[in-house]
Amino acid sequence: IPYGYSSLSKRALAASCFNAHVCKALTFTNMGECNSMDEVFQGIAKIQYEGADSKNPLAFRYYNPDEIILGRKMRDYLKFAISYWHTLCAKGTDMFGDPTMNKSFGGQTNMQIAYRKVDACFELMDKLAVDYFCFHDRDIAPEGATLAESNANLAEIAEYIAKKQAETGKKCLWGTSNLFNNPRFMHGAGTAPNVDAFVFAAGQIKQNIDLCIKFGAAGIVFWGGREGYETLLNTDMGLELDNMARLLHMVKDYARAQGFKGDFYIEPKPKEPTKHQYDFDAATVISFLRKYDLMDDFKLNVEANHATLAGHTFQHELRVARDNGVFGSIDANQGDALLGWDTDQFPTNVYDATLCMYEVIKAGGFTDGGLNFDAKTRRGSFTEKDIFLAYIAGMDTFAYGLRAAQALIEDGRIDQFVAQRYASWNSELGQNIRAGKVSLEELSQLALAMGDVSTNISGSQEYLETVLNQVVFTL
Ligand code: XLS
Ligand code: CA
Ligand code: CA
Repeated sequence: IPYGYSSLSKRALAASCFNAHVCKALTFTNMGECNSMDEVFQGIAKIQYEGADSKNPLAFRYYNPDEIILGRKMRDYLKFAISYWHTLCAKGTDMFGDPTMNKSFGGQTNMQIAYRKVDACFELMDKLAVDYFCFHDRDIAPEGATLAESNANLAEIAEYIAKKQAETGKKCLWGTSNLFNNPRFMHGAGTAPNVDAFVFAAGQIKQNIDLCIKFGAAGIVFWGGREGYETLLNTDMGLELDNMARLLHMVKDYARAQGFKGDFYIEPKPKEPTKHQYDFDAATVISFLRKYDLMDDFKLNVEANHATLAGHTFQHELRVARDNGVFGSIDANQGDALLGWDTDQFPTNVYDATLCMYEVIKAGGFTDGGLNFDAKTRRGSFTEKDIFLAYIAGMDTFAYGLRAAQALIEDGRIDQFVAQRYASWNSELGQNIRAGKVSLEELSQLALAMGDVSTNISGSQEYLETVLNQVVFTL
């Protein structure tokens, strides 16, 4: 299948990618809408929770959607989302290789394929007990020759999505504009040196805000794909960042005027694709938001793989967001410790998931945000069944992480240790310093009188890691 498939019909490929997959012919109207209610993923039923001992690959071991954890159904606590781009669009290409996957889902023309992607998305959400999806404008409909044509394509598919939402109750976690793929944005979008690229980006974003409102999206994301630079020899960094902020203010003003009440998110990421990405990490983005007076409306969408590319742990980025009041949403995935790029793998690291959910619980849970699987199956995992196996892996990992994080908090030893470690800040002196009631001169007098620091206690990292292991392994 992966090679020489061009000699097969697309439908034959889709069929052969899947065991015992028998396809009925699909019919399309002239307008492109798929008349057939054909199941896309034939042969796969709704995934059920079977418990930790199950060896059924198409079952959940830890994700039990309607089980109550911390006072909410797991599905409402975890708020899983499907990433439209990876799941319905990405075809396994890399810089050395052609597609290994067929994502036409039986459609023939570009618009038919777009309709079938919608069918596939809603079927996946249903079968996987996922309640949300996330999208880029260019994921859901083909780009036309002009912005007007692209908008018309989008508007048509958006009607179909909204209809499916009304039928199923499935929701949109967030939408975003793809301002990085088309060559017109080679020098940037909001930070472009040429004003016409900025104008085009603004036009594209406006349409996307309208779509997000139509879908009832809880968030609107900005990932600065081309917002960065390669060399200062050709770059006016100050102007570029001022312009980015101007654009975000316009976005906020327009969306609020249209009644959008959700969150705007900036998604930090270093290194890719430009050498100096302006939104390098959480702390850099927060400093930008503060400088340009955007803290009231913008929060962060923290991605695990981007945290590690920035040289941080995932938990660090989440803590920075939480401590600064901009904890928003999460792109759940993982990178590869041996590779220095954004591999967007489905998350299977139980420690990372546990510590992530620990931060989410401490932040009071998600409000508008959720856990979007910004992750794709590996190039070699090219079958439709692999999509299910990948989501099950990620969802079970985070379900386990939620259970383990709750257990960690209930166990209490780590929180108690941290509280004890900082206990002296609750003494009268500590309180006075925290309240800003003590001057440097007064502290100097105290220091001169105290001899030396005598109350250091062990940080006990190894002990705390043992506690973490014990809790994670004895759920
Ligand atoms: C790319 C980003 C992107 C954003 C949305 O690395 O993760 O997919 O999440 O544009
Ligand atoms: Ca992402
Ligand atoms: Ca990524």
